[in-house]
Amino acid sequence: MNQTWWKEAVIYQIYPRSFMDSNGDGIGDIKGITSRLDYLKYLGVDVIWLSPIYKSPNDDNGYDISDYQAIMDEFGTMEDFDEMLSQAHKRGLRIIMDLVVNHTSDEHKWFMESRKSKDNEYRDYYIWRDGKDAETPPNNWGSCFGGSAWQYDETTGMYYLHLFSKKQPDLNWDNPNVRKDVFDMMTWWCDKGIDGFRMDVISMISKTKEMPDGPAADFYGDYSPYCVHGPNIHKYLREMNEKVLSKYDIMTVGETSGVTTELAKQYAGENAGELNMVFQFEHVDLDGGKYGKWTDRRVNLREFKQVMTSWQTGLEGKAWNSLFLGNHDQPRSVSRFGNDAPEYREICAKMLATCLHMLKGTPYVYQGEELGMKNCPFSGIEDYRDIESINAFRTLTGEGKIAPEDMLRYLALRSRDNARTPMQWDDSVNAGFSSGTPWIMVNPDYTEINAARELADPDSVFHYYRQLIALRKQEKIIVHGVYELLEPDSESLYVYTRTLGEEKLLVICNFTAGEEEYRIPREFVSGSVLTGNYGRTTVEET
Ligand code: TEU
Ligand code: CA
Repeated sequence: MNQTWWKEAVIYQIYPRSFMDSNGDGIGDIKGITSRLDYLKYLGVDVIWLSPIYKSPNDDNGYDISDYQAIMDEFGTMEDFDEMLSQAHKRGLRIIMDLVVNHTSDEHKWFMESRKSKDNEYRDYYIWRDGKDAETPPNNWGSCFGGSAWQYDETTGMYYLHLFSKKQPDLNWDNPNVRKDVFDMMTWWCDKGIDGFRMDVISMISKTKEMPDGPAADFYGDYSPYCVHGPNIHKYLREMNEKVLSKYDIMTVGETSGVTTELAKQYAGENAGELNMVFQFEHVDLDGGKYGKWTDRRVNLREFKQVMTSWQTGLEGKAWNSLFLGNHDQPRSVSRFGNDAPEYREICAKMLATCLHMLKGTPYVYQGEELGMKNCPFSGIEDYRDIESINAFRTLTGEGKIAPEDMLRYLALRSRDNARTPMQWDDSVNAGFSSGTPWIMVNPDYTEINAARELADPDSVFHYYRQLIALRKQEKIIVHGVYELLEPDSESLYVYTRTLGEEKLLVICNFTAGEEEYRIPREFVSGSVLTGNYGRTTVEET
């Protein structure tokens, strides 16, 4: 058994802008995080993943970095960071950083140089092409945040590539100087003592040299055949591993949208010499429609089980899964996969937590998920802050594809801002997040759903998470047991087993609001109950 700390760990994701504001400017910050480390320690998590805290003009809330070795003004100073890291380490908590190196901000020094002239020493740090003609970009690719993936730049009369917003120009990883500068920067953070990296859209860093039109999805073309899992991706990751990652006791997780189990084994195979694990997105793509995520479709449980099972069995013994239902790009898990009506929210959040944490892999808890926080009742478009949501509303309603009232309904269900409302600490003003005006609205349910209240209630979602996390430390089977799906055809139950040597663990999850009958396999009848969201303590034969 290949035992490593990141397999046994539970990871907690912090979206710093929305976690805790220490100075009343309405924006979460590093001192705020430091002030809440004891809460995380008490919850029992081992590792904190920080969404970006680097200097940024915040076109995409920090995923557009203008200086990788400085802290965003609103979040504090490098001294604040060092203090947070040392306070975390003092408590046995590790911190991993978001590494956003597919693109920089257009305000990064490299890009400001690059756009100056065709022979600037930084020109080739980015991807520049001539247009097809004076008015037409080099190809038909659309960007993730709407519009063309190319932006015309007057100074040199050429276009630059941006797979995200036009303020996020893509770096040219084929340039060895780019790789050297990125690896040096990573080394600098590792030498500071950080414990790893979550790598933003790392599957997109290598592009083909030729950039033809992509298959037309609507009227923009799809860049993915040329930009996702591109020709040199594994070469560059192995180089990164050799020059940086292998020299430190750190963990790495790659965000690899479009990844399959076969590709995951290349990115994160036990001996692949690239990353420790990847995030796959198949289970969060199940409720997509014609316009991507902008739909009210719900996830079908059988499909969900199929996807999870293919990852559990596909990577068994070969690579390690990362397990998540929510993050800063996804709606709240209890609203999306479960039932957030008042009578079901808590029992359902506990069920989803059980279902996820008992699978094989490293579980990720997204801030507030441990409280059963749910989607926010946004009403008008002016309630939203997220560039993806605002652009999608403008584009899809402007082109007459989706009626505004439908789009508002889809946004309320699926916008990334659902995950970005302030953390709900207590029932005081602004949920205890800030004494000022928060940068985004607070979910009005905070008087009911908040950490203070849940800490005081032994039956709360919080205490259930705490117990699940503690169980993982006690029972090796939860970390290492082999997974098997039972009842694949059930439309209401997700049942699976884990097996380690002589030991077996049975997990039964009811995804419906009703009662379901299930006959427990005989071999489990004499067994003991580890945990459950109904507080049951015995197994009886029926
Ligand atoms: O997300 C990558 C990504 O694929 C997203 O565009 C995702 O498809 C979308 O958010 C789902 O609605 C990463 C970060 O997690 C995201 O926050 C950033 O906006 C993006 O990269 C650009 O850095
Ligand atoms: Ca602040």
